[in-house]
Amino acid sequence: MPVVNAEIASQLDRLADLLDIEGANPFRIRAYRRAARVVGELPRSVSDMLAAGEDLDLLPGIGEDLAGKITVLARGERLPLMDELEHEVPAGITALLALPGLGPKRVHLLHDSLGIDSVAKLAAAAKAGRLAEVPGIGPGIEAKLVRAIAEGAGQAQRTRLATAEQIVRPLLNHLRQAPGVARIEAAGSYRRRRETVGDLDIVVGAVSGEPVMQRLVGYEDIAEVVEQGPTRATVRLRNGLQVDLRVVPPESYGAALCYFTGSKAHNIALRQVALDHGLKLNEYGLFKGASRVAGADEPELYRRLGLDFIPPELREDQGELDAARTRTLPHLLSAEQMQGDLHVHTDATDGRASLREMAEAARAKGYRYIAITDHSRRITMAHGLDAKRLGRQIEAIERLNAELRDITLLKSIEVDILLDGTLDLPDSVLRRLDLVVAAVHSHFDLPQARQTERLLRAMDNRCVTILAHPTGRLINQRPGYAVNMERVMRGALERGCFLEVNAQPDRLDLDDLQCRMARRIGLKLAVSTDAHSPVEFDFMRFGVDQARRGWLEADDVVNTRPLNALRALIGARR
Ligand code: DGT
Ligand code: CA
Ligand code: CA
Repeated sequence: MPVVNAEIASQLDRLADLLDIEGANPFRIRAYRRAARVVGELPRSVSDMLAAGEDLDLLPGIGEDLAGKITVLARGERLPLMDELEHEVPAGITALLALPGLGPKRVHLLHDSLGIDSVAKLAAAAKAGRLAEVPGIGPGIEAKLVRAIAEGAGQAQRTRLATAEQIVRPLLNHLRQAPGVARIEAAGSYRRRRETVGDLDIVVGAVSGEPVMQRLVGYEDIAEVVEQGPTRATVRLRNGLQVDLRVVPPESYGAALCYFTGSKAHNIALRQVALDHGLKLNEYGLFKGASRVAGADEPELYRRLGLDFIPPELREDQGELDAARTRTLPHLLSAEQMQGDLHVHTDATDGRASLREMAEAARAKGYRYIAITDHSRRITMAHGLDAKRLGRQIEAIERLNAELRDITLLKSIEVDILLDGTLDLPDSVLRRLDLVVAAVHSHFDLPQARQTERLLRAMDNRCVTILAHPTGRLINQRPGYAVNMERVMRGALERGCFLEVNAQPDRLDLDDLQCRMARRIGLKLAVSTDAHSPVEFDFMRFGVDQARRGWLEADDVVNTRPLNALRALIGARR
């Protein structure tokens, strides 16, 4: 894996931050900052330059010492200076840098004048009204900080599922090659497909733990071995994510997998079921007295407890044990059941690929249809479509439909919902489309009652089929707007509209609990990717994951239908 310039630049910036917090010589700090900028904006890869034998100290502002450091970073190695500085500056202090309005200078001042070396101490000082004492912290910044702390900034962030997946796969492949590994799987919230994970929990079935441990500590992506024993270890990866590894003998693999999959609440309830059967359940197996009656395989465990197998996505102690006992678990939606995607962009607005490329990618996935939903005119940043350009797209779609086999392009749009709940294009235009996807892109801060009315108003328009990303939240970035979701769902049901589960990994909007609410209400949903390029069609499974966590079956999701049935569902309202 070659180290890219941006990574080197961010390491140099971090050095500058740490030096700045320490109150180091300003010239030295400035030299690192300048080097970070030069490397970051260089049109060529530093790794390539080194490979070609070029001298880095020919770059502007980069002397021999910095060139040496950049060379070390380009090799993917750590700088001794970084280790030194990270040792000297408490981790809590660097966490302060993530807060709005706090650069190294102010962090240095906070530490100097009030001894603040963590977000917790900052919060306490803010509460006691002591921040005003610190020179350079005016009332404006103080208010900003108080708000950021209240919103949970500075806390260790959970990792989005899609990011975790990119990290898990190579790690599992690496560990699998250790001698003696019979089975291996990522358990925990990752296996339950929660939208974010706190850490990764990996379970290995092997006769001996030693070779697995050796293989783990040899993994190139490890920043720190936090703890290591003969059968368990905790390591921190370079991106900050922590991994708990557990090795158990093969006869305990199923029980350990079950235990470490959790959730904790599910485990506790499951253990009670075992007790009710006169059995004992732990991570080594299911026991009757001293003899193990199950443990190697997870399904066997559930069977011995008189339960249907419970898919990991449902293991939250939200009624799944009762349903498993009474054989009434849902037949969860699966990615293979998806017949099409109802939210797709092209390069007519902010997508990266042409209509034809998107259509062919969707056909290659085996889809029967996709809805082309480019932005409407109000979204000027995305070069939104007005009536005239939409008209041209409609013609292009009709031409392509006449040509393409096996897939139908549905004429649609992601029409912007305006402040008063009216739509960004007139009905006369919207009526020319097969379906209409409506979404909010502005005025996120309305009071709940007004935002709710706005969405209901938008769905009053009989052209509207689907309300896209219904809360507008972005995971780890912004909360959704205030909205009474139960009213919106009941309103959608009355009007014959559907809500979307947007499968973009940073949206997952609706979320799992809202999916479950929709099912209870009887409202059908669309699971769509909002793809802006062909690869993004693969996001579908993340939407399906959340739908499964919400107990949804194929019948609850409109785009599991063949095209004719889908048209009938849509047509019912228009
Ligand atoms: P996370 O990491 O915060 O996203 O959530 P999990 O569910 O992965 O939680 P984690 O990593 O703390 O523990 C992994 C699993 O181990 C958890 O889902 C259930 C099990 N577990 C952990 N602590 C306990 C406990 O105190 N009691 C029981 N019964 N199970 C536990
Ligand atoms: Ca975990
Ligand atoms: Ca854990």
